[in-house]
Amino acid sequence: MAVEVSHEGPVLTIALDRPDQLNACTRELHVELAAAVKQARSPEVRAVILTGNGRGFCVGQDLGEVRADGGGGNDVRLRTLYNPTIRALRALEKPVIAAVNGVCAGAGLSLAAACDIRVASEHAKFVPAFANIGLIPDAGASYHLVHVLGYAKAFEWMTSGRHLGAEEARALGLVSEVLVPDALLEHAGERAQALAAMTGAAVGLTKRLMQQALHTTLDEQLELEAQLQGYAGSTPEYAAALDAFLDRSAAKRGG
Ligand code: T3D
Repeated sequence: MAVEVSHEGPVLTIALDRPDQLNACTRELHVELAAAVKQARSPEVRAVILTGNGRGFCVGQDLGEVRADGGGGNDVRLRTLYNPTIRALRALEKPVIAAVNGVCAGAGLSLAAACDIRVASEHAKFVPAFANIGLIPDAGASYHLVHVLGYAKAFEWMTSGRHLGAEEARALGLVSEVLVPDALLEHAGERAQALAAMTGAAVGLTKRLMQQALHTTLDEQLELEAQLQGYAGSTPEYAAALDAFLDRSAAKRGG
């Protein structure tokens, strides 16, 4: 097995599990990761954590497998193995937190960048390995990093090969928090549980809405807001929240 999946209530944790190779991506890992992301679509799952076992988060493509395959085939691996998982992570209408426990390189960086929130251990290291071996940012890295960091910072970093420590990654805006290693998963778990406990479908719909905002016009965005709010405003969760607020206000007034 190359991926370990565990549940804590509504939170699904997906841990890449090839620790001796820093969780480099083999075909086996891709197949299991795709299955885990599919499992995350279950309505019982309301938030997801993606992390790595051992001292690595993920170091991208397993280069040993590339050589064993005779080299080349990068486009095929991307289309058949990486891209479907990146799309599936983005399409999940629930938050995905990357808990970056250690070294995160190449397509590992792409996986982290496709998540909605990134938190990192003090031991995390971010390595734009692509350019070092003559490749370009792929598996969504060129898209997500431009959105997360802005063009200038993303271009400069991706073409520098520079390793970033966790604090530098926070300063750049790549991760939102840096934790001591022992606290990382507990903290990610608390954040995921808090998101999972949010009322109804609001978090998932906000994800859909904000992703569309990356490539749309104001008019289209206003219309999507109206549509999704029409749905959110018709749910029992909204009706219950409204009643609870108004009843509390009435009670305060003594009525
Ligand atoms: O096919 C396609 O085109 C699809 C898309 C590809 C996009 C990519 O992901 S391209 C980028 C691929 N990744 C890399 O180029 C990273 C290569 N690794 C490194 O540069 C270094 O390992 C790190 C800087 C990430 C970490 O260095 P360090 O010193 O902390 O660890 P290490 O000793 O180099 O690695 C530990 C083990 O993991 C080692 O195995 P060993 O010698 O103990 O048996 C090493 O070979 C293995 N490992 C690390 N990265 C990979 C890997 N094994 C296979 N593939 C790897 N990518």
